[in-house]
Amino acid sequence: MPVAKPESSDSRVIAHVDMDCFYVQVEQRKQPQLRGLPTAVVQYNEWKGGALIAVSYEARKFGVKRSIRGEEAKEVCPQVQLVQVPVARGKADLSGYRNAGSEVVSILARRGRCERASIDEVYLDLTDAAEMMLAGNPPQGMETIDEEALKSHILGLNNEDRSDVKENVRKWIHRNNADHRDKLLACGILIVAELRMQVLKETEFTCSAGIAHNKMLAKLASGMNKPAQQTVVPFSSVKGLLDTLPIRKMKQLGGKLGVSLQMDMGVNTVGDLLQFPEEKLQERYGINTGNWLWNIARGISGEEVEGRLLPKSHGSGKTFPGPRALKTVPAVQHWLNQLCEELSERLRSDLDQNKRIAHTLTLHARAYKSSDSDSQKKFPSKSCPLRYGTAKIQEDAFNLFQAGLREYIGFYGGKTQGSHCSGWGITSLSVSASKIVPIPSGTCSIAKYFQGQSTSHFSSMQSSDNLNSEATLSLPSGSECYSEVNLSEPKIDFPKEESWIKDTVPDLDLQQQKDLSSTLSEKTQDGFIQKDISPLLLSGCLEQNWSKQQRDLTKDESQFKSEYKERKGKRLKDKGTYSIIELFKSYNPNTSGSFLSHEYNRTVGGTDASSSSYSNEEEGRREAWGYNIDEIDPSVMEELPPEIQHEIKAWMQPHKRRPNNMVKRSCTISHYFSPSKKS
Ligand code: DCP
Repeated sequence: MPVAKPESSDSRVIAHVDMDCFYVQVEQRKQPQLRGLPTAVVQYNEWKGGALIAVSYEARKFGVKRSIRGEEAKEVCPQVQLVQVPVARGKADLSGYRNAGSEVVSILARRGRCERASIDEVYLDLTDAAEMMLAGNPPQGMETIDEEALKSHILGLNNEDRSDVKENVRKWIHRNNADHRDKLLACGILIVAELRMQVLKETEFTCSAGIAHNKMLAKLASGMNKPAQQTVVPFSSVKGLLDTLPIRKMKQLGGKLGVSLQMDMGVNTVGDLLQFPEEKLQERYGINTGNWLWNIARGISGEEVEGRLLPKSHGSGKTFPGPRALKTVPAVQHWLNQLCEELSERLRSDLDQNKRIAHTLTLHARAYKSSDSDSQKKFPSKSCPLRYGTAKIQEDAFNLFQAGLREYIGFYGGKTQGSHCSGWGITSLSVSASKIVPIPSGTCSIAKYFQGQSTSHFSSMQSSDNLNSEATLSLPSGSECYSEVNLSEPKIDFPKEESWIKDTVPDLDLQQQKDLSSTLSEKTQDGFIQKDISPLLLSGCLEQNWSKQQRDLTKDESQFKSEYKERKGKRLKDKGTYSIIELFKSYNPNTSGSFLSHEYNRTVGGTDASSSSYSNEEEGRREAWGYNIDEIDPSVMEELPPEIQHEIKAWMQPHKRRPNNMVKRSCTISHYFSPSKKS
């Protein structure tokens, strides 16, 4: 049997920090009178008292657990305090929990590389801090060890004499003859204990932690002793830990792979995997998975702690189970609008606070067809480049939905079955924004950023409604990928009646909320698994449609596409040499923008002024568009290079305004920058 060979990664000090009954703690901080009482947070849907999503440790002692409903919780523990999750837009509002998680992250990040792994979990690489402590003030020489550190659970430490557990821990930390790895872990114990105390002091939240030589082991350990405790896995205890560990407890083995290992290979514990040579595992599960399984059996994991304090993606989703399934396009659009509004708000605050911008908008849905043999078919996820602004996100998400729906219900080329329920239902909807990158810092960052994007352009024309509530920049519709999907999609008509709004009973699936919140990584606890949403994977869905969509292009659309390419080429040629004025002059807003917006406006008469216009009718409509100059967000102004700020300030001179602060009808920005106008 191969023996685990120590690797360089074996001397890293990694911690996994997990908040205790997190939502409960957040609610208890808001209502301190609940502290110490059996408490649970419930979904806002009040059916049978609402489903429990977080349960305090006091309540757990009475048998209250997540997934039962409030009424049942009251039966097993009559004194349990049920707190409803905050609600906004007919769905759970997790922003309070997200922000509370950020408070914790900012404290933990003080001592090492920090990766925010979910709304309430963090990985820390404390190797450097531990090495420094070892070199400067090693624990072996410390006279007193902090009480919190002495309460640590060290796996493999002989604690038969329960009366003196702390003394055993103290001796372990003080050992002079320990190997380098254990000495580093001893430093880790002190650092993590100190950080946890700091978190408690500054946020009033308790957390638990696992300390080991890699992420996998640290995560396993953090859940072993909760709440408010820490567990350490010395190298010498790895085998003992894994030998008896049920495979389903392992990250990534909670699902099909775990089932297959149990059913097909007779593997029940991680230790059972040791009997298989790597080749055998690779033969059965493929090279990578086989290699991974071989490694985890030996406690080997080279996964790095990513330095990431901010989420990798933002998302907003909602489920519509059973009779609540959405069965009409307007019903879907209503909820999409709510989800997009929330997403847009989060994108905007990410932009404001972190100067980050997302590139990809993705729509996911789960659906069923009532009369279809092919009932296994999944609703395809769709992605497109993300344009900022609530109205744009809503518009794009809706178009993505339409594209997905047509693919799902299996027809192309404009044969719709009308707008009414045609045998499909949507049981879950979500929108997410991914590929989030920082805007380059320094002067004229926004302008530079957009000029640097080969497919980007300013789309400055927003409806006045949008201007005050949204970032005044817009990511482009520039990629062909984006355009193609929407070009070939036939429209689905809207029904006239509005009864659909009544049909939808608000409900909530907080698991999905949680999936979408914060960074999305895999998490298995109580059967709850979070999966990474890979932007590449998602946008791949769209690209797969590319060739099919291309075949469906009508003649007009092809023409549209080539015009678009021409414009894009011109923009690229002009890149970098133009101020905003020049950029806009060379970029006729009436002939630019997205195919999607163009299509959409043509169909529903959208008011979003950033959309494209290829017809006189559209141009006529644009004349009616007004622009409230006061509604330009000054913070965006500050991001612009001084010469451009100067130009924009010049437009804002009082003599250019009408008394009501509206730019004169004939001087809307689109007109102002029209190619025919002299600057
Ligand atoms: N959560 C949720 N729906 C789920 C699981 C969790 O909304 N199905 C939310 C509520 C939890 C938070 O996420 O408070 C963190 O989830 P954890 O799995 O880490 O569980 P807790 O922090 O509640 O408890 P524990 O102390 O066991 O980690």
